[in-house]
Amino acid sequence: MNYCIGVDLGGTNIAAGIVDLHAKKIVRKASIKTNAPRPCEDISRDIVALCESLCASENLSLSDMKWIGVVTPGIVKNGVVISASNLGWNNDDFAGILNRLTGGNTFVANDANAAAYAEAMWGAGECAGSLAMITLGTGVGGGIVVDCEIVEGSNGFAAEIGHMIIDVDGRKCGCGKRGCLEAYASATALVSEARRVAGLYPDSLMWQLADGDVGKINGIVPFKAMARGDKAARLVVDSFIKYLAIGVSNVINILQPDVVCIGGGISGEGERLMRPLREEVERLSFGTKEHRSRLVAAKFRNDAGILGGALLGMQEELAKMKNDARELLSHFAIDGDVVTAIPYGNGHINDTKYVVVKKNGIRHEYILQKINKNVFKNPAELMENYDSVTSYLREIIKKNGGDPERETLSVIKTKDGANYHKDSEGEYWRLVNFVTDSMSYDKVERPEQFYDSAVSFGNFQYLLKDYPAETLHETIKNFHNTPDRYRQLMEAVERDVCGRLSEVEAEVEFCKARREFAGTLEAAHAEGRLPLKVTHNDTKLNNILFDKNTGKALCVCDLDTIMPGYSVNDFGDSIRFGATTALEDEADLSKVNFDISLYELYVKGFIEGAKGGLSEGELELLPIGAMMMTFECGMRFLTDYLSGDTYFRISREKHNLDRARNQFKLVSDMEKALPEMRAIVKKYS
Ligand code: ADP
Ligand code: GN1
Ligand code: MG
Repeated sequence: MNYCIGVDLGGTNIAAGIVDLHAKKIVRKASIKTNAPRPCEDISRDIVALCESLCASENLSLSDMKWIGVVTPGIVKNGVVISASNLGWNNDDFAGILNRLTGGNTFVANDANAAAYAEAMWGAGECAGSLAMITLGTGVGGGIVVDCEIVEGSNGFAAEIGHMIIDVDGRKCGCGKRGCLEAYASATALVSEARRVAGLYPDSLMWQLADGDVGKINGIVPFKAMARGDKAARLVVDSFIKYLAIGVSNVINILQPDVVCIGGGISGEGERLMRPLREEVERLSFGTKEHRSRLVAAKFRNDAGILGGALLGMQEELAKMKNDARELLSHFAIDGDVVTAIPYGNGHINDTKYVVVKKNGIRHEYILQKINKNVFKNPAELMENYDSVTSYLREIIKKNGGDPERETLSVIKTKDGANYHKDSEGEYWRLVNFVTDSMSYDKVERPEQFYDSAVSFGNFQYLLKDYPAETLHETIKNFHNTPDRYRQLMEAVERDVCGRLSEVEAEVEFCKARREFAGTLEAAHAEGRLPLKVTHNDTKLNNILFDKNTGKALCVCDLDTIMPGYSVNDFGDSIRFGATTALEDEADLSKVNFDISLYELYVKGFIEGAKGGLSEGELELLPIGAMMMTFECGMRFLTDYLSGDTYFRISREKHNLDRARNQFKLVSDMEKALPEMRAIVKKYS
């Protein structure tokens, strides 16, 4: 099991959450009151009891958890809380006490440092070499992460960004000194300024938004009032942003991090805060247009502490990963030292790591993958495909005036000139360039993204239209042969190796009722209506890389299954994954609905991207392709569930069953929507 617990100890509440380290999310959380100040021993006992009850509510026990990571306010060094005034602690061996109570494997860190760590690992700063985090809350917290390590300083006091002095003899700060950033840019400071200014402007909209009660003016009120044109509110927000920008600019001038991340409740204002802040910071800090720290709002707000706590236990695993990556990369024709190696992406098949190598002070980013031997029986042949196709694409992209470094992947050769490395345990590893400043999505966030991905996949087929199909190895036999997938399911039903059949009878019946449908595309092919082409065969949204800065689709990745196939299946696989209102593994089927407007966008993009390359027969069969891939994928998940989850990576019990049910729900929706789906294709053909 890949679960651990993250605990966010605050002055008022203790929040704990079970975190799924694969899925990078909180499975369940709970909280209790802190009742501070109290001795470390007492609070520790409450934390352990909270963790135990949290586990029990998931039918788990503490021993199922890989570790417990706790974040706390105050200064922490080597697990000892040197001082935490809210809790009333001084030199308390917090980690020592927690280890004694739980039998070991607990980690402790400062809360803002851990929040920075969460953002750097899983959040808005993923893949940033360096990140500075500023959280705007009761106080102003700070955290710095460089190459996936928290910067603590010699004594644990590092990154106290809130106590940077920005005004000599200025406002009094809670720390006893004067002029600290915290006295100007915390949520507390914003609120008290808003209340003061409201007092000077009786007509201000802020009064109306607070029901005439000054006590109800919170941090959001001035932003809201400003958006509606209120002058007094603008004064408050402008001055808040001015001071915050001074703090941010000072951080940038000292550290020049790749990313500055703004967290805390106020960061929920999003662009209303970030845009003017960016403008002001640009004016005040050093940097050029192309070389500037990226200023972003945090991804995690209330959950940053729990996630940061959970991630604390990863540090040792990451150190091991780094060593392993160092050994593996020594076989490839690159040099430099590995500074980062972290798990990356949400693929179900390969073991994927993001790796950074530094040479002469320059960072080079790579994707290192262990090829799944259980899925791909002949990795050497697979790599032959991969290498030839990417080389072919690179030439075309160059000819078209594109950027081959970012629009396709490049295989890095080993020192012996091979396109993979086989380790002493017989595992196959490949190294490819990481597409700089790229990211992928598991769910459509903006409709244009889905349209863009459609153009990319359509164009991908177009680019490979003259590729010699006969030279490609079949990396998985009968990969999208739906009747064969049906046969495999019936075999799994027959065997029922895990005794799970009784649980899935309805799903099996669902498939049996569609046995004939399963053969539709094979029949169309036999009748000459559906040609074999060089296709991608795994066209889900997260196999497209988007530019982090422009949001535009850049590059098609995951080239393991490029083989002769049907264009309509590439279309269909994207629809099943993307044209839906939920994630692929959403278990609450009331949230899973086929989204016809996303379908329409994809149709438009795919046809455009294919540049006239789709025949009439193919166009006509696009809607069937969508239903087919959804049905087939559901059957594959169900087969894997019955067979004991040996194919797709899972991170919870019944994960594959949830996925299968999810896909079957979409199939039912599409069956109803078929006439409309056909009409949409006609409209764009
Ligand atoms: P899997 O077969 O397990 O899905 P992928 O090759 O798709 O493995 O890799 C997993 C994820 O890693 C992708 O979905 C994508 O988000 C990311 N990824 C893969 N290759 C690259 C790359 N070269 N540059 C940037 N991101 C990549
Ligand atoms: C797998 O490798 P990944 O995660 O991109 C699978 C696809 C499935 C998909 C379901 C080689 O894709 O065929 O449609 O999961 N890839 C392979 O999400 O089996
Ligand atoms: Mg993938």
